[in-house]
Amino acid sequence: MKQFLSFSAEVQAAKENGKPIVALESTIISHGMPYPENVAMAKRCEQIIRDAGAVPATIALMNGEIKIGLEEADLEALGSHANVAKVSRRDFPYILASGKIGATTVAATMIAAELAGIAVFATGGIGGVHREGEVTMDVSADLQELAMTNVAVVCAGAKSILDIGRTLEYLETHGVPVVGYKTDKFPSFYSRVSEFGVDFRLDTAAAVAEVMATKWSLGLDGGLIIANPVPAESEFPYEDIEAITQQALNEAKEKGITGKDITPFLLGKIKDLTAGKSLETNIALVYHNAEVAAHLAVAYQNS
Ligand code: PSU
Ligand code: MN
Repeated sequence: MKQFLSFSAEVQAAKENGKPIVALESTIISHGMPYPENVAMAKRCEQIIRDAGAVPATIALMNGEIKIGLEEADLEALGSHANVAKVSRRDFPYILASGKIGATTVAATMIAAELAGIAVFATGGIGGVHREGEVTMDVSADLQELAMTNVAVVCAGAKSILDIGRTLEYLETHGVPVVGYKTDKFPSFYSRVSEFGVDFRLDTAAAVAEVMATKWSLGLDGGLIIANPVPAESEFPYEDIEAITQQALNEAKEKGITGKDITPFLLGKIKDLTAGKSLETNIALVYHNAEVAAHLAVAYQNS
């Protein structure tokens, strides 16, 4: 599959000079946020990573290539075109073979990052087991990818639109360490907390890098979750978001929305129900994840 990789000049130079690189997903741009805030967010994330001493590599599928590092025009296309496909592991071969434009989810970004030799990836929140997943069997392919692909995913936990308890059970079964970065609680995206704890709390990037290196040198394949709570000043109280989430879930059910459309629908609905405040929180947590991921990439390079 390496024949499909296409590196931007910036990422190519970083690889040649042994600079730390942070992968970024693109579904968050195309399906996670409205235009034009999404494109501004994507550019700012890249700059945060550069300012912290690493090189950003936003990933997407375009013209039959797996692009590792995007130009400004690519970000604009991903953010503004209505016909961008949401690409998870399942969709990857079709979108690549047909030359269509595809935004990568956490799962698909992990696949591409591993192929490109990038160990650290920053996102917003991971997919997981959906509420009532025991009936619908809606379990994000992100979890299965975390079980097998060697990338550390810096995220703000999992959204409470999901069944966080079952999501954590699934991760445990598949041997995915859930590391709390400077926290004992598993964060729930908009909030710094949830009812659940993390497996291990670590307070420095160097300590996280050590665990990554140890896991993979043991031959224990698979990813790690580095759960990094949203900064306190941008947090949404856990109780407030629960009622709003319930309303969004009810509407999704009434409208019969299922499958890959459900996460984007719920994100948009929650934004409307919070009069845009959830979007501000979402952007703030992504910036924070980008910064922590950059520190982690630097530490891992030095480990
Ligand atoms: N959570 C967010 N914003 C997002 C997503 C999740 O807060 O944009 C995206 C990510 O790309 C994630 C995907 O990998 O949704 C999960 O979708 P699904 O549940 O269909 O696997
Ligand atoms: Mn799903």
